[in-house]
Amino acid sequence: MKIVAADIIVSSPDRNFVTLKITTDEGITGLGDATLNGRELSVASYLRDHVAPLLMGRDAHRIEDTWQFLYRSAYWRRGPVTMAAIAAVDVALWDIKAKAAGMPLYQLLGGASRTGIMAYGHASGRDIPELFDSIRRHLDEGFRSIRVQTSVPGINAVYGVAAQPSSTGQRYDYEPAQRTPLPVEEDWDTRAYLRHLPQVFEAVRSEFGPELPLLHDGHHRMTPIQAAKLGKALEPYDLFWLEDCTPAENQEALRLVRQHTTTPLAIGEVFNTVWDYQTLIREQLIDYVRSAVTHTGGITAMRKLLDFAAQYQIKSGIHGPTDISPVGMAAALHLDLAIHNFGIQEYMKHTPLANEVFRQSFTFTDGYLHPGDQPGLGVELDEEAAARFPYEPAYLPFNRLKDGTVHDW
Ligand code: GCO
Ligand code: MG
Repeated sequence: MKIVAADIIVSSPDRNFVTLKITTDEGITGLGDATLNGRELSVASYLRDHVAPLLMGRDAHRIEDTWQFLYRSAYWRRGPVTMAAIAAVDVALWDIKAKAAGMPLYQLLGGASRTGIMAYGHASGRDIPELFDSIRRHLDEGFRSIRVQTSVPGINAVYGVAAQPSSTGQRYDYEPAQRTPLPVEEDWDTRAYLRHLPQVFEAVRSEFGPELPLLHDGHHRMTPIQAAKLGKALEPYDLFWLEDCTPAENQEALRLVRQHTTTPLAIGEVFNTVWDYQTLIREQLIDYVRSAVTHTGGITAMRKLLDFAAQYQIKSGIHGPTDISPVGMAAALHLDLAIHNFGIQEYMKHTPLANEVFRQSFTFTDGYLHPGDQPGLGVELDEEAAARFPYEPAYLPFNRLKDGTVHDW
């Protein structure tokens, strides 16, 4: 089965998505998600200008060989753009292989290891009453695990807080990338955050009881010693995980955090290869791998990464915000269902407009996701609908401290 076309579809139903569609001489098509939030066109160009011509005439079944060829023949290795492009090709080829086999993709990955995929939702509020309302809304929607983010007194706009007016006056909602010609500037104060957050978790635990799994995302803003302090302060509230407590580019830094706290740690949404995790996994410095299938080389590379993690009892926590398209979400769900060391799956619902462009067959019932049993990934792209929403420039925000220093966002 030969590849005869590789089309790149950029569409913006409420937010930008880049989708790769590979077509074979047998008429089977496969989809891959190549979305890299705020840098979408760079991956589209990498695919269109450098990868698509290399795919023509290749055997669509040779997934491992195509992965190695794209990774090694570029000479320039790794990086978010390259690895997102390779991931899109990889996922599209798995979609094709599974459609050709007449099976849902998870069957080719070894079959289901569980009946459903536990998902966590994003609750947030500007203050405690608003946060409680948001948690209750998520519980009503069926979520059984909740990420908790709040505003911090003294900081104008904090990552991950819905309904918080951003610096442009727009509702922040769940989409941090804003359709502005320049990135929006936000502010940050780590000491204010560290003072405030334990009180928030104290309030949430006393309102919702000890059982509800609670998560929190530090979004790379702390130094190792600050992260250690926060992990320790949150221990009484029994978090499921503390995410991205430091930027973690320096993997060794996590030794320090680990020495001080038993709060479980999740890291890796900005990583793109197994090498970014080598020390973190081998020294058991984290508990959950946060990579996106779409940013870490696709199903082929993620499977290897998660198998490596499994040797150390480290579990998956695959990245699933709205900037992962329904195609990327479906890829994550098939992997989640098949692997043994599944931990939890992030799930932010896409908007109705996005669901019009991407027809999905995955389900969410009583807190559990399932990829469905359609052959392949189970997602179809409505290209006519996609064409109605052309690309709009959008940027993620960035942070400055009070003295004007640029900080991690
Ligand atoms: C998460 C992430 C996202 C990122 C986003 C950037 O845990 O879901 O932190 O919300 O900020 O993916 O594009
Ligand atoms: Mg995160």
